[in-house]
Amino acid sequence: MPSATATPKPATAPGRKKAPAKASAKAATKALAAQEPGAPAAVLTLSSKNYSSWSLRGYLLCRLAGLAFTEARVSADDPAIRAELLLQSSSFLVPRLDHEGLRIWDTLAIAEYLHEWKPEAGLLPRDRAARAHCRSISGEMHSGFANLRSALPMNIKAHHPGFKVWAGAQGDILRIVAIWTECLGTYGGPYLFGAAPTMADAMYAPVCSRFTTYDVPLDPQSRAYCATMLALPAMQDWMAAAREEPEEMEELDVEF
Ligand SMILES: N[C@@H](CCC(=O)N[C@@H](CS)C(=O)NCC(=O)O)C(=O)O
Repeated sequence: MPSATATPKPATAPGRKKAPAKASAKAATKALAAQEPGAPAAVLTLSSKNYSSWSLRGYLLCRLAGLAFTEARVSADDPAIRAELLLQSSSFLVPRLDHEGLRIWDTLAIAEYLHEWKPEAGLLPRDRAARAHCRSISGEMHSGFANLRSALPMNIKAHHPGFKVWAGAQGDILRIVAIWTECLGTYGGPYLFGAAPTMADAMYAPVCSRFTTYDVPLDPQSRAYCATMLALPAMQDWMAAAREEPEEMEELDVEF
């Protein structure tokens, strides 16, 4: 596990300003109310738009699938809210999708669920071989790249030119660039599996943000892919909201 000593803490690492307890309790109530009868058919429970890369993936998947949903925000480090979430779900991690009486948690499960719900949205490619490839690299992101996650946590608001990347995370970066290079070469871009984004793009979107935040040097093709992803309307909406978030976290080396 890389530490703050191995990876220089960005100069601007801020202290944490927590949202007032009252506001957090209000958010929890809102999140729970959203699941009551008469509530919108789809509710996506998320945490920080600035820091939570899994929340971003879940959000992009819903947007790419064309799902009409409302958002419920929870502050995952608030003990009261964690207790509420634990009562609500087998996992108190976010994202979590409540849709038509079903509750789906874990990003990959949400991706597969949304694909079954609307296959024509193209979250998985039509071609069987490409679909297998798409599932493989989505799974690889879901279960791997721990060094990248801990050394370069998502932080949309920040920019750290010249950030020194720890050697362990460099291996993850090389592997991700190799995945992108193979996909963009095989399927012709501008997204990983061709003309339209798939679940794989949603899985790798936070990496595009991290590479930008930490100024990671990239080859032109990977740089263009990041630019394409960051320009997606759903991504633009997310980043605009992230920039408005008041909360700031000191622990930038934890997994979010
Ligand atoms: N494997 C999960 C990971 C989700 C995850 O780690 N979510 C983080 C936020 S990005 C979380 O909910 N953390 C809350 C906590 O640790 O209590 C998924 O794919 O959804």
